[in-house]
Amino acid sequence: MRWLSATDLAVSQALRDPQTLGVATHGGSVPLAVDARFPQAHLRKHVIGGDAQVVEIWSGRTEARTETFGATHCRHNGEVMFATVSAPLAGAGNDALGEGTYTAYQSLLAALLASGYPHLLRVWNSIPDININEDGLERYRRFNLLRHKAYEETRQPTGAGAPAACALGSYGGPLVLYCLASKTPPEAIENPRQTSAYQYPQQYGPRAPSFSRAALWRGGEDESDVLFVSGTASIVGHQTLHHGNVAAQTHETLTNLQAIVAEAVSRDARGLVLLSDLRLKAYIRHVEDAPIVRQVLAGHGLDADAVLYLQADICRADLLVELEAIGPAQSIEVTTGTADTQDSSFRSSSDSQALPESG
Ligand code: 3EB
Repeated sequence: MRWLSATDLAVSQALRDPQTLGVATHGGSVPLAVDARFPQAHLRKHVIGGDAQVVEIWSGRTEARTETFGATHCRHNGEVMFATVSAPLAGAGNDALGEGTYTAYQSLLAALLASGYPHLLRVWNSIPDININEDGLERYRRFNLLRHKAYEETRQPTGAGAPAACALGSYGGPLVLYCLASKTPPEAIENPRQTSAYQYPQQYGPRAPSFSRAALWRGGEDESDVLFVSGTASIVGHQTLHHGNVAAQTHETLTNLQAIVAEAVSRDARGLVLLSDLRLKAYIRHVEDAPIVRQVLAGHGLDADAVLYLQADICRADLLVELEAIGPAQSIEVTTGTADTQDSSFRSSSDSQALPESG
């Protein structure tokens, strides 16, 4: 996986590479202009720190093939698949979000089964106005109801074995889902400091969220494994800690990430030892908190410049920051471009492969 400014030369190169699986574009009001064979998820979240639009590129090491199933756009290489679907919500009537969630998930899950990649590894959910109450229920909680229903009807695990995931707000636009799926299942990992999300009590909504704290995907022989860590926040047990204190929330979140890494290490995850082996993405509710988050990350010996910072609402109104991660670093390399104009002469880039080669 790579993170690059949308104007980086390396982006246009990757978008000519048949090994590229798909792209997630963060920020901006319109998606990046890409060849139709590359599935693209456009996430309406402001990039913090200069670039107007940052592109996350997922590549494998073998040539990939594009396939479309209804509203779901897929590209796969015999081992893994990138897929994305979006549901327009504007003017869609009562319970637009519920219906959009259900139909988007139905389409995505049908595509997974039809294409032969039935195992979800990681799902990214982007939900406009995620914290708004509608008809007595917060939109995130309604999303949980309908995601659960679609999973259940497709016999996807809703509890143990659920994929890694995250759910963040967006500034308008449609509901957008993107995912990585595999021919082989990942191993679900939980965090001993936290109640499993799928066992959260009713006070957080009528249906508990369906995701695991992390998904460990075993690569091929002599490859590293890949650990997909879900959105992780300042929650211990099932309770939010450190209300209103972004520094303490960031610290608690890092303690949670550390515990998840320790779980993965105890399962002999290859190539993974330390928190610093992970690549991080930070979602920050208030853009002015970004320097504090950076400071806490740096204070833990992490490379704060290697993190992608996005402004987004988080699925509990009392959470100020959420971190997600992928690792180990030697299988996933991340670069954030610094150029944000077409004529800038310096382009930062790196060349790495997201997922181990298939045998
Ligand atoms: C939490 O730990 C914070 O609904 O898919 C994190 C990751 C969160 C994924 C999801 C929600 C989701 O409960 C919220």
